[in-house]
Amino acid sequence: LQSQRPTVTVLAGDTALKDDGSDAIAGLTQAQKALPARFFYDDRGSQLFEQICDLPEYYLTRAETAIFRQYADDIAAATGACDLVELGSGSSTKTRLLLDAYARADLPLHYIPIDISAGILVESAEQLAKDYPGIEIHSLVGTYEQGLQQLPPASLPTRMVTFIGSSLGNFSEAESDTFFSLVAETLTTGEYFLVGIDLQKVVAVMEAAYNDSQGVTAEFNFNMLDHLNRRFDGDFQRDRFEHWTFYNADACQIETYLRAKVAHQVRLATLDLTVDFAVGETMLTEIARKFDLQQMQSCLDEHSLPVIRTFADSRGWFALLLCQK
Ligand code: AVI
Repeated sequence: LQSQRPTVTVLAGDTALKDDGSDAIAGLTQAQKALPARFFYDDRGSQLFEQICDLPEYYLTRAETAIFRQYADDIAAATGACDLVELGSGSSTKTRLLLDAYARADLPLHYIPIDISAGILVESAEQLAKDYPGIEIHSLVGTYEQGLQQLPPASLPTRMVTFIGSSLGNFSEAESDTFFSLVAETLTTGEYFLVGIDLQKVVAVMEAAYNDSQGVTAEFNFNMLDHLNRRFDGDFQRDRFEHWTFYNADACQIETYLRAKVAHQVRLATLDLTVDFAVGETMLTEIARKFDLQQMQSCLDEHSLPVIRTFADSRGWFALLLCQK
């Protein structure tokens, strides 16, 4: 089979891709300081995240991969030939297990990865095109919202939108409601949505995943300061902060902060912003919600995305939910 060259479309859109730093200003001037988690993902941050996925304590990637290994054939059989739209595809590593399943079943597939990072998208599409010559690939560079709002018309009998890796956990409840509504608006009746969620479990296991012994997650957290310094001509000093993370059992989420070790001031010149930190003051950099299976099923139901199959790993730590509008 002759492999076709993958196509790439850079989506036009609102302000999401341009960066005036208004969200950083808003976060740094509120009573509980916070920074948008998107500032984790510069090139170094993306590399660090790949390293996190291989850490012994970070069970999420291995658990989800095990589910794909066991059930990818069932997922392919459930949807049949489809346009597979992946939100936040990154390097598409786990998705290969799905692509393999469609290939084994001889089911036609069009793959539409969507990611904000053009570099990783183009690179992985080129490699996928070589490895899966039968699959048509059309990459979209943009945010999830842009991707969903500007999807090409379905070219195969059905579509499946996937959102894996428990990236949903990094959304607040309000953000995830908005997101589910958008997915449901995008799909037509009978089309599919596959979502990966990290489940509630023993607290020590969840906390260790965000506070690994090699300090890679701490480095990932500190890297946000370097990123902000570069982007906004800032003078954050990482040795004035410490990595602090814990499971908030009331909110059912891991909360990760940078906590000031000393009272000091930080200046972000291009934002014309000076920020005061008291000793011990915290800056929230990420939430990672941990889900209850039944609650999530009801929530998806309420958004007209009823779950038709639930796949979990052998320890019941992680689940992939296949929903059909
Ligand atoms: C991308 N996301 C699902 C990761 C998570 O587990 O919430 C990001 C991460 N943050 C620290 N470690 C991993």
